[in-house]
Amino acid sequence: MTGALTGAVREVLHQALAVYHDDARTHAGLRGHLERLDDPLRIAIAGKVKAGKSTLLNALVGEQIAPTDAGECTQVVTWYRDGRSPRIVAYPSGGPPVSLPVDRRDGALVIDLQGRSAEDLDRMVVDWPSQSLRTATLIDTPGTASLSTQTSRRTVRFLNPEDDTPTEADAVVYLMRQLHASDAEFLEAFRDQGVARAASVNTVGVISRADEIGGGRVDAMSSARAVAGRYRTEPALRGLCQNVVAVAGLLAQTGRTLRQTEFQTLRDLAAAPRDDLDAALLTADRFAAPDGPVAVAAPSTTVEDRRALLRRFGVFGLRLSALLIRQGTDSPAALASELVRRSGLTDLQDVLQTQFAQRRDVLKARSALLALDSVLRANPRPQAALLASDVERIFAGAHEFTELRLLSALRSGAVALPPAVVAEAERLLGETGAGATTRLGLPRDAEPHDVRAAVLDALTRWSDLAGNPMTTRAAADACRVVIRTCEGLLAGAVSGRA
Ligand SMILES: Nc1nc2c(ncn2[C@@H]2O[C@H](COP(=O)(O)OP(=O)(O)OP(=O)(O)O)[C@@H](O)[C@H]2O)c(=O)[nH]1
Ligand SMILES: [Mg+2]
Repeated sequence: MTGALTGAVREVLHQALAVYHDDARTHAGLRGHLERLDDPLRIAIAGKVKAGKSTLLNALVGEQIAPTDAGECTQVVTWYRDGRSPRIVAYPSGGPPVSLPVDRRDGALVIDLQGRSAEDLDRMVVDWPSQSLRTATLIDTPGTASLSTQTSRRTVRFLNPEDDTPTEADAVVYLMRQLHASDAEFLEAFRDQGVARAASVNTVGVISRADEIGGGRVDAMSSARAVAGRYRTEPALRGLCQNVVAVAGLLAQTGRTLRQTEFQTLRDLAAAPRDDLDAALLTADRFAAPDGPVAVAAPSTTVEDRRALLRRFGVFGLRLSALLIRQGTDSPAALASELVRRSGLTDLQDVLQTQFAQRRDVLKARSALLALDSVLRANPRPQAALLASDVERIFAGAHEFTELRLLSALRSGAVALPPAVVAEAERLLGETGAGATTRLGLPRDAEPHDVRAAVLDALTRWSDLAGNPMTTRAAADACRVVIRTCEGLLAGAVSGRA
């Protein structure tokens, strides 16, 4: 990883290594933080019990590697990272790591804890060869029920450790089925305080199991998108997460792993008289019943076939698939891509790309500085005081952090800019993507002279606003941050980096 900010972070970590050269444990920890700068981004997936976390993780990876539904293993924090060959390692608290067998059943990875209880495990790490995991390591966390239960505590402890050490995740995807007071409470608990810490910049909210909204009607996804739109501006959430999208994880997971045999069974179902199938699909129980309407409408399907389809598609997915096949979708590949498109997965992937992947360096730098800060506090030494001020200097001085802080403040309403310019400020600060053309609202292939003209125009307008006597002091400070961003874009445009 290169760049001035990363260079500064690397430098201060090296200085810390020198200061703690005689303390093996701290030294090893610092080395870990230095190495972590080059690792893929770590994204934790969190949310209440059964919010659909593991299913969504599978959808993002495109394979069924995270166990869903029951089982002890869903209660352990589990890391999924790219690896040369499949491998599962459990880390018991206070004991040596143990390799677990890699076993696939019916297309899904089965993790057998071999009699161990989730309580006794600190974490599991699954290595899995996967292109999707190359850019980000995904961390599946146990569902939080209420903040008081044992399993919830494990997730809270992972994301917001009590002993003042920062979390090991660089970013969080938080799933909620409907906004609940305890979701806001949980996100608050995760939000760390102070300097560049503003956690909303590294949190994305997901309205999960979106297909179930409104009883799984075929227009469920547009209702879910409308809910996500409302949540995006919901005061309780605005300051806690950067964006909210609606995703039907099950539909996305099934789309990405669709089998030929499933397509064939769906085709048999879609060939049944439409009214009969609609009646059968009124509820899951009716659809699966041995002597229900579907047994008459599509006699070639067995009860087991139908139960399996329900597990993989849900009622909404079945209604939608039958509709698509009737409308002419005629191959498994075509159905798969349509299911994925409609599931909202692509929207989430876009948000993860612009808000996490493109900000990888700054999120990594942030994690490293938070980690170093906590090492310095836990092991005070006279020479460490200088390092602590270096950490604060980078947090306060690096423009990347200033941008994130302002973005966060704008979202939470803490800085009042005239409403007409807030959206432009957010865009220039990189809210929708870090590239120069995205920040300027230009097409990606804009000519260099257009980029330059747009930057100069923005610079003039923001300077005028900063100097306007009607502008409050706080707003003028915000304008100066935007101006500094524009100056950076101008330097890039001149050197041809735009
Ligand atoms: N209809 C529908 N069902 C879903 C969706 N996502 C998950 N489910 C179902 O919800 C149940 C729980 O899904 P998981 O992915 O295991 O949820 P989780 O949040 O990981 O659950 P815990 O780890 O136990 O907290 C499973 O039966 C899934 O099939 C979805 O998008 N739509
Ligand atoms: Mg799970």
